[in-house]
Amino acid sequence: MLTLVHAPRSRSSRFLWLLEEIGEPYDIQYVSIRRVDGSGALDPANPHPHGKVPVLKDGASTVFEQTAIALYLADKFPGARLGPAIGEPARGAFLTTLAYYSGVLEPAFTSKFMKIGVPRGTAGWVDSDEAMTFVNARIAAQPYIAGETFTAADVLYAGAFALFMDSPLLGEKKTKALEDYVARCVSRPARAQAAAKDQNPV
Ligand SMILES: N[C@@H](CCC(=O)N[C@@H](CS)C(=O)NCC(=O)O)C(=O)O
Repeated sequence: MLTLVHAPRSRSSRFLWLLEEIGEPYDIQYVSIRRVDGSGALDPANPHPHGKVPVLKDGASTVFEQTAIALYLADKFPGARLGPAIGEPARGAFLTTLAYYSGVLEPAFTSKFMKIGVPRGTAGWVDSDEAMTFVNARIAAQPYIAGETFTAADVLYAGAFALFMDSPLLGEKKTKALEDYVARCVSRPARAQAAAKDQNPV
């Protein structure tokens, strides 16, 4: 049985969405996390080495880092068609998009949020405007971030953008293509099913 180690309204929420897309049974293990507003606490029951979420437990496997979990689930459930298989031509774009999310896009926005300049030639990422020029070009040219079909990568990108569409972090990079892309992804029934489950445990 799959178990999502989860804290409501956090980065693990989008993995409820991904699990709803897959449609296989799963459990939720609720943990507390340290929140940006100072609330919350490290939870000793969380297997993540830094007390973060998400974590996915699957039998003897414990997987953490969003992109690793997205790839693990897409590969494990090929029938859900949430990522091209090894050998398919679209696989390269899928892997690139996953790695770009964690290696470039999240650090870019974290740098902007924290008002940290990006040292060109040293940091492995770029500033968020440059990253968003790339993202906007992709989604203007194709319906989904990795190509013609919805994949697990869209859960990461659209799930994140949906949280800060109206924030100054995006500024003029909030294009019509971006709005349409996010709307296309978040209108999926699995997203609504996940949102209904993204509550504090009773
Ligand atoms: N690099 C991690 C980031 C996960 C992350 O930062 N999660 C936040 C929730 S939005 C968290 O658990 N924060 C608690 C903490 O930093 O102690 C990933 O991609 O999975």
